[in-house]
Amino acid sequence: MTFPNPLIPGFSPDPSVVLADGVYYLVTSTFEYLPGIPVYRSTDLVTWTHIGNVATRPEQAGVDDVTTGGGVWAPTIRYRDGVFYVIVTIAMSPRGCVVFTTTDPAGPWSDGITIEGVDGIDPDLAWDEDGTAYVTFSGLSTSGEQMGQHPGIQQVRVDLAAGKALEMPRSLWSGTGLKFPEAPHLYRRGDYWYLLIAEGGTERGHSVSVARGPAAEGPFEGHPANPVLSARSTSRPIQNTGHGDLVATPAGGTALVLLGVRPLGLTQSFSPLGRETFITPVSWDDGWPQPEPVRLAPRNAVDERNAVDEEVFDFADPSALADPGWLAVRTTPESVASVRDGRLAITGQAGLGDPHPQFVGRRQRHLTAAVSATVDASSGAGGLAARYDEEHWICLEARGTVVTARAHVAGITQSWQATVPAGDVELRLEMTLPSAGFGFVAMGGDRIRLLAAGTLVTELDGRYWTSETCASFTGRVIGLYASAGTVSFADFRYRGADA
Ligand code: 6LW
Repeated sequence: MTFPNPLIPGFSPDPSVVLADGVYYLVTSTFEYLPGIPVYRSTDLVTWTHIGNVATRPEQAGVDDVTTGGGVWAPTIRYRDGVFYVIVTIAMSPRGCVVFTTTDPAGPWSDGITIEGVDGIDPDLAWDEDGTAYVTFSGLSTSGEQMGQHPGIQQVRVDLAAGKALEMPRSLWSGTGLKFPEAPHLYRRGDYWYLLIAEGGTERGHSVSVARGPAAEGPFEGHPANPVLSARSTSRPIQNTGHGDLVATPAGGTALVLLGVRPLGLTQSFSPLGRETFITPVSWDDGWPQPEPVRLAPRNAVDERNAVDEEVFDFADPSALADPGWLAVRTTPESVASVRDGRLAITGQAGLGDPHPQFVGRRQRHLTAAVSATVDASSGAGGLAARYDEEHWICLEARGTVVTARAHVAGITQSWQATVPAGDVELRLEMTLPSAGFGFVAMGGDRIRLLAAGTLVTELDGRYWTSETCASFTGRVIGLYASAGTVSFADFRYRGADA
């Protein structure tokens, strides 16, 4: 089976997938962004539709003041007796390990119940033959005096309805000794229970390892040749591969969805889009799963009809902001922006360097992309921005007839100015692959051109706004914002392609 890869492009790490009555549903992490935990739907594992989000109400995720990079870490989605479950850690927040449920994955989902006694990350949910529910998780502590302690892969039986563990955690097999054993998932297949984990850390050493045993509690015996998948020390185009979840394919085979990055240039140093969701076929050999190395196959390469992916949001459509792909920081898009009189209006109180910016954006999904917006900043200041977090962002900010381009990295800001006509002005960001450097070889980050009213204001090396330099777990999000007064937007346009 030939899969497009990335499967879910753009900032979509820590994927988990479930097959329910012939339909696939996939969820990913969202950290400090809301709505939290996007739900994607597919009938063939190839074409996916973003049908909604689990945490559409702020109180579900509780990330109002969460540390950057904390928040919604690594959900697991499972299905049992007509009910969908998403179990997830809200890291560095009092919410802890939370279970959301629904009978309709498009939502609404429940408010979520905290499971007391699961003090770790990457919780998995599985039931044994008699209906006992197991939560298997990484014991990494993300709060309190134990912060950073890591007792390995842990497991408890739980009472989901009561929201509590039924015992003290027991330690399970925790990999081959690489750092950060995490992302455990438990599966029953034939005579065995399989325990799949990630180890090596989510960067270039990321790996997938597997063990099997006679019961959900083990004891587990590791595969004789773990890790069964890793891109470490290779020049494969997809790096950091790990954090996988197994699923049956429509043809009756097996596949693994997992995270990876697409670093640019010869040195493969910088990944603008952050960690994305990929997929790879899995064969079974002597009762062991064997994933294939992840192959890059951008959709346009798989099907030329999809050469360019284009989204146009014309705010004359009052429902434009209802699309589930909009994101805001520690709050919901509808609390930041509103569509009225045919335009999207945002009233600014703080700038992009604030943990609570008035910003609504969308994931950058392609390495080559152009994003534009038409703004009227006659009554305020605001415009178009690409952000990783409050310490790493670029923007084109209009205020009356002046547009200021700003590049901000870790407390350092550089700016450029241009004068534009009064009224509506087009702001535009163009991201392209690294230009040639060191002779014929492309090095560095992507190239980012910032334009106002068709005039180039400046061009930047995008390496300073990538997964490796920002280290905030998320990915590039491009969107609209206001920093003062009220600005209004007529449209938001995205065009992307992957060579
Ligand atoms: C995720 C864990 C991880 O929970 O990072 O580095 C966390 N590994 O698996 C956030 O993606």
